[in-house]
Amino acid sequence: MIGEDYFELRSKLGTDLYVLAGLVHDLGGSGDDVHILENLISSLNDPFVFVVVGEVNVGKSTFLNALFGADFSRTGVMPTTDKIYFFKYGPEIQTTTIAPTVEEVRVPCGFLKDFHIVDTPGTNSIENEHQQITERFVPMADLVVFVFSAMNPWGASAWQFLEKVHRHWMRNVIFVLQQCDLRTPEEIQVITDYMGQLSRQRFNRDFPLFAVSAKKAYLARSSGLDREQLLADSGFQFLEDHISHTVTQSPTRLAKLGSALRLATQVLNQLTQRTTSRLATVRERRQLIDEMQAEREVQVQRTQTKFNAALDATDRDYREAAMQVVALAHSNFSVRAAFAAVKEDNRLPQNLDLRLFQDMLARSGERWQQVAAILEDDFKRFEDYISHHWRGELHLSELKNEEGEDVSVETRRRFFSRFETALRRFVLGLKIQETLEPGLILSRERARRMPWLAVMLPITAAVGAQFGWIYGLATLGFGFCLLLVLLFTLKAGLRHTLEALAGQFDEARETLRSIMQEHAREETENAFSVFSRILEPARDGLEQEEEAKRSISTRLQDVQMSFQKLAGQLHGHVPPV
Ligand SMILES: Nc1nc2c(ncn2[C@@H]2O[C@H](COP(=O)(O)OP(=O)(O)OP(=O)(O)O)[C@@H](O)[C@H]2O)c(=O)[nH]1
Ligand SMILES: [Mg+2]
Repeated sequence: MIGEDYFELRSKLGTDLYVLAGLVHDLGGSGDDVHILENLISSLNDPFVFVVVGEVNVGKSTFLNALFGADFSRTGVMPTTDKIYFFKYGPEIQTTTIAPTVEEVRVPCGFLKDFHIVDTPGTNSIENEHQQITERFVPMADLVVFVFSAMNPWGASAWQFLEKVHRHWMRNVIFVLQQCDLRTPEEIQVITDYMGQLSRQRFNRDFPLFAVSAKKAYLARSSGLDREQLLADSGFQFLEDHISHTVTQSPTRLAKLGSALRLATQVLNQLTQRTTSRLATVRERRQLIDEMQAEREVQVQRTQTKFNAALDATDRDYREAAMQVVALAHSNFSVRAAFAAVKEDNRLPQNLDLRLFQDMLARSGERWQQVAAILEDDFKRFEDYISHHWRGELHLSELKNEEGEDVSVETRRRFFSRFETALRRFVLGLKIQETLEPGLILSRERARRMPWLAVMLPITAAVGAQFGWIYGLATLGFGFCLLLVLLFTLKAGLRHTLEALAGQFDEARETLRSIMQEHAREETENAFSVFSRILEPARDGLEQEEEAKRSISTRLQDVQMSFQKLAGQLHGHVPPV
């Protein structure tokens, strides 16, 4: 394919630019950068323009068809090309008149995407259009092909036409001596030598000259027979190599690729810089969040440690309150009270648990209010620490409740109300009533029996006295002893019950401590978990961003490497000065 190296280079650059534009887009980069890259991509696709001139019937159109291996331009023995035909790519054949003597023809031939071809009528038949061609098409041409026929290369009009081409554009001119199959190699040699001489005389320069047979080249491409020989005989190989070389080393094209590459490298560098710095920031932010999370854990421990004094004091309060309750129970558990209870049918000393609860609340309530205030304080301090380090980037809306109140205040309130609940649950769990009831019932049973025994004592003594005073005395003595034993067991039973209560209170000390500790721990964890709820999504977001940026960074590096390779290749194509 003509200009294969160039097109490969261009297509690589195009792909890289496309990838880069995608990266700019993915990074939410500036519209300007995207615009620059899009422009670069479309500018790369500027096709090469070939203009073909020569006298009538010298084989211009046949030459073009053979060169590109496609029948896009009409040929014939009669003057055929009657206007200037500007061939471009189109999905279907379409002809548009753009001037009375110029037609634009769209043809669905792939190579026309990269090459625009201007086929012209014979120079001898269109004297009036010479100016049109030299001024309009020659300046835009990458290659101006002057076709001569080997049968008569001396027709004056083509040479005159060349004189009208500005010297500046002459550097793009090549000579093609066509229909060489109609002459012997010796004749061709003579002709080409003379043409060289002529051009040096008239233009003071040599034009690259190629003796070809488009007929043979065309046959080589369209028929399967003796293809290689035909192609070798056609002389097209040298011509194609030259055109490829021209295409690949076109200074303007290479300069264009070079400047596209430079501009794209600038965009790439900015992008890489932005991505790298953002990546560093994201990494830093994530580390900061990790530190904050660790600090949060430490803070929870620190706050909990502050509660130890309150726990110790609560233990003391409890012991004192418990002693009070035992003392209160004691007064209810006297023998007299047992007798009084029998009479009044007052079953149990009421609400000892309520008393204990109230007593505890009175003693420890304020202390735990202070603990709640410590928690609020620590919470606020941690909130300040987070806000300070995060400079408003976190969504701290979680730090307000639905009523718009600070969560710290709510935390304090909840902490204290839950303290009350925990205390109440603890006191109820002691089951004071259940501990006392069996002992009390038993002692009352005994107390209830004692008046009967006291009444029965003189009666049985009197009955005993009937058998002799000694019997009466013995019975009285025995009855009295029995009464004493009963009184003693009653007392012992009451004491035992009270001791059991005191023992139970003592055993429950650990439980109270662990309940309070658990309550404090749970509430502190709970309060500080709000920060986790803020920090975790932020961390997840940053982690995702870090991942995305890292992948973009890798892709940018790939583009960079590809750019470097392209720059090297491009450098290799620049002709030596
Ligand atoms: N023998 C031979 N004949 C050729 C060759 N190239 C073209 N011809 C013939 O020359 C005639 C003119 O060819 P065209 O390609 O139409 O020539 P042209 O220069 O485009 O002619 P106009 O458009 O009329 O100016 C045709 O009959 C072709 O078959 C060649 O390499 N060898
Ligand atoms: Mg023609």
